[in-house]
Amino acid sequence: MFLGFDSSTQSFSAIVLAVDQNKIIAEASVNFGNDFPHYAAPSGFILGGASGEVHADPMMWLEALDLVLGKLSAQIDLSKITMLAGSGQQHGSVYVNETFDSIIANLNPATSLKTQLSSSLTRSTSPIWMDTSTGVECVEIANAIGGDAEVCARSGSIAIERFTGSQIRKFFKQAPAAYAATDHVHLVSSFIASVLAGKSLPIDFGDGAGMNLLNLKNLTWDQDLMNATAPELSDKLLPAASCLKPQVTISSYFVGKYGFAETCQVCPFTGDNPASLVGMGATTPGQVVISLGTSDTFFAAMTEPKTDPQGFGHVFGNPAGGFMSLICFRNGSLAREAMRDELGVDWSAFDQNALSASKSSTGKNLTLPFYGAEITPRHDFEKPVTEFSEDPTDALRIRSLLEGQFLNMRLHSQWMGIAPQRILLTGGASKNNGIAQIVADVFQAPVERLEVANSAALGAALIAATAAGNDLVKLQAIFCQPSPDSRIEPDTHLAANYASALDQFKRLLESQI
Ligand code: ADP
Ligand code: XUL
Repeated sequence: MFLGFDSSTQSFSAIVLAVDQNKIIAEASVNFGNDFPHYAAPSGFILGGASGEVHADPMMWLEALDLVLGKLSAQIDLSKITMLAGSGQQHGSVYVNETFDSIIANLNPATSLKTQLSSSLTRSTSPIWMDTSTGVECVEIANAIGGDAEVCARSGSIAIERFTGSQIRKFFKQAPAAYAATDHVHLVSSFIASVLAGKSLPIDFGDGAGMNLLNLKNLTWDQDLMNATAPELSDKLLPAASCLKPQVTISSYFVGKYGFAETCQVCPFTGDNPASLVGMGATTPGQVVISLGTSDTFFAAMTEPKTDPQGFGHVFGNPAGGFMSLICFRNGSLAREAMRDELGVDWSAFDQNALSASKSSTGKNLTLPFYGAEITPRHDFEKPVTEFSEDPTDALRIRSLLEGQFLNMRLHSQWMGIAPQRILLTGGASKNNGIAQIVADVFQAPVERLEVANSAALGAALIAATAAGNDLVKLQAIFCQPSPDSRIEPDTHLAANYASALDQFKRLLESQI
């Protein structure tokens, strides 16, 4: 059996595969907002951060790890798991002191992870991918290296606010003593993997590429980028590794507390998007995935690291080898939720409204779909900007918001040069047929969803199975099948409307930024 974890923005989940039976035999999850009200983080992050800061509490992720394993061990015998892997929300960083490695090597199963590890941080909270507070540090890093083009040529992305490099630099500048006391800088992914392993594990290539620190030519930390970021950073980062290379057997804490076998091996964890690429069966080029989670992302596997000339897109490592291109939109589910709440409807009414809006005015009612700072394009929007040609009913407002989200995605994915023949949809909002229909209409391509909704946790479990010697392509043929009734065809009569809507959307966007 193989176990995959996903520590995402709003939840922590796990999937167990029994490969000999071709099925998922256990699943468990924790929703931070609903299950852990004591962190006062209804969407998984701490509210009220100043000047674009968005942080989360790493102890919340550890408490979730304990709870999810408690739930899983009530369902199945965890001693049958031979290998585990995982994924985490990308870019977020955890700063640990010199006690961390000895604490995780000697954890006591009689008490919780949270109790034992709360003293091991040099920074009590973790900046996450929603943080937009490091504009100054991005400029400093780019200037030190010779400009954004050079940062992008080395790391696959220009210096980006949510990426780990600029966040590390800000911490070093604001709290130099705490930075100096930091033994390891971990990503969310490598932090959780390390606790499971009982020793600090490396960052994987897929997630490491989201730091502005990994040189994509040789997959090692780039000394010039590290120098531009913060002093002695190379001492605080373990050499990057492949998530397919198991590192060590699981820590005795998990053997004693949840019944894992002492021989169960732990792989380095990867990022949620690279894991999703695996879980969607999209690790070979030619397929496009749209993930509608807290963030909306658009990604595809690629053989060569092609970069975005406009600086919005990224190159990450593909866990199966090669690379993936990705664009991330900050105003994803939280913007859809904001409109849902503004109109006082539930998801089912939201869905119906999106489908019932008149299509005759498609492209004539425009919405820039941003309820707060956006990263693609980079701009501090305060609320959606609209340009309506008729009275905005609730149905038109919902449809126009969704059209705006996917027109923005279509516009900013043009650099990839992919005309999708089929779009694979995943993430919490993908089950909504109204949203899926508008994705199909805007991109003029059929949309499919897979049987398993949690593609990141599934991808992690598939990574574990592959690391144990199974064939990934064969596994994907079994576990990554489209759900039979999930296919949604585009309304091809709308092709011309959306072609002109794209021009109109671009004009409105350019008038605002
Ligand atoms: P993450 O992995 O980033 O934590 P998920 O992929 O689990 O996020 O998606 C969570 C989001 O899915 C929630 O913020 C919620 O707004 C959205 N969601 C859940 N159900 C629906 C639905 N039926 N229609 C639209 N959005 C939904
Ligand atoms: C990708 C990104 C988000 C996070 C959270 O660059 O910032 O998709 O990985 O899901």
